[in-house]
Amino acid sequence: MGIFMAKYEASTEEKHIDIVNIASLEQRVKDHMSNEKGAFGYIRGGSEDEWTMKQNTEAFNKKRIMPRVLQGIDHADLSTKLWDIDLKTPIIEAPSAAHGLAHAKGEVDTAKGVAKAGSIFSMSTYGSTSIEDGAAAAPDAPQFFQLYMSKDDKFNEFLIKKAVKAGVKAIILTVDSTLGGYREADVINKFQFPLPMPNLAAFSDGDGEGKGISEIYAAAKQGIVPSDIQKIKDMSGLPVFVKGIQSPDDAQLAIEFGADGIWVSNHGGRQLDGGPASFDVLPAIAEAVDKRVPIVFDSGVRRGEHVFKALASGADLVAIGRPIIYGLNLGGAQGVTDVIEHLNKELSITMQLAGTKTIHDVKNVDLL
Ligand code: PYR
Repeated sequence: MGIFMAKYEASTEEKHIDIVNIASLEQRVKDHMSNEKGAFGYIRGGSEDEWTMKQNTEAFNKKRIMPRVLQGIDHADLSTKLWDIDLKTPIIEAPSAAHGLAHAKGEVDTAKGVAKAGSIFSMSTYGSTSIEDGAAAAPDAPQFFQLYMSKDDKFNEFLIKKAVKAGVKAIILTVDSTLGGYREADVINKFQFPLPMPNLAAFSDGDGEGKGISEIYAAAKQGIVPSDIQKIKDMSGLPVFVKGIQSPDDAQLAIEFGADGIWVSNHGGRQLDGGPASFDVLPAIAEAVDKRVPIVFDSGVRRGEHVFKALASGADLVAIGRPIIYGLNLGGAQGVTDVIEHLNKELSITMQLAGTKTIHDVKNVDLL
């Protein structure tokens, strides 16, 4: 870091946020982060023309939910389970880097906010908080650890050991980011992380500060192969989700090589522009998976109705990335809870109007 670089000052808000809809949070965060343009662009942006990013949300309009009446539904029950983990909602947090950009408390607040909503927080390898501090922020809540695999297995072992010690319930092996998508906002803003990444710093001198995301990805492993899934299972003794699956063939391959869960995602449209909307590929992946392992779905979810449609199309849980960061920026831990609870409210309304009482019922709906 050059000595002339101004100190990064993130939001310190800790308050309830009023939410009319999730999409409107983006402009509020843009205004709130006006002095940290590069950081906002990094969080909001997708790759190249952002075509895939836009399609991610638009694709939900290709399917319709038939309203069902006379079903005797007086309220919806959002509770669900992943393995033996009880959840108050099927909406979980998608792992994302550097929450310190959005809030001074970073992942500590995110973990607390997600825990209050009765959901799952996932710490990223590139978090602004150490794995152990993230876990200590919400010691009774379920957490996962998202691994960006290193070329150096000693580093992989080091991180996984810390995650296991911290009590995480699963490892998310992200396989769609062996290099960064071409993100024009970062190019224009010459964006470099203004804050260190403690999980990198714990192992070596390089802590990510002063580097762009492409440099950070370049230091990770490019040649990820199917046998890496078993390697991470062996290192951790934990279930491994493979994240970044868009093709039914890759879902099949990942399961053959030991995946305990498939995470359908195109990284929020931040990687391959020109790829399909994540929602468009979900039904074929669900068919290939055939309930052998759970499916988490993300990319483009901005409405409770989208959560409903993803569940009805084969997802067991639905993850949100940017909306969580926006809630964090505007309201700290409470803002994160508010985002999940707003989507819960929309999902409850959708469920009742569709004549479904439980998440199990939603999963059995045939969309039109
Ligand atoms: C991203 O910038 O998309 C990461 O996942 C780090």
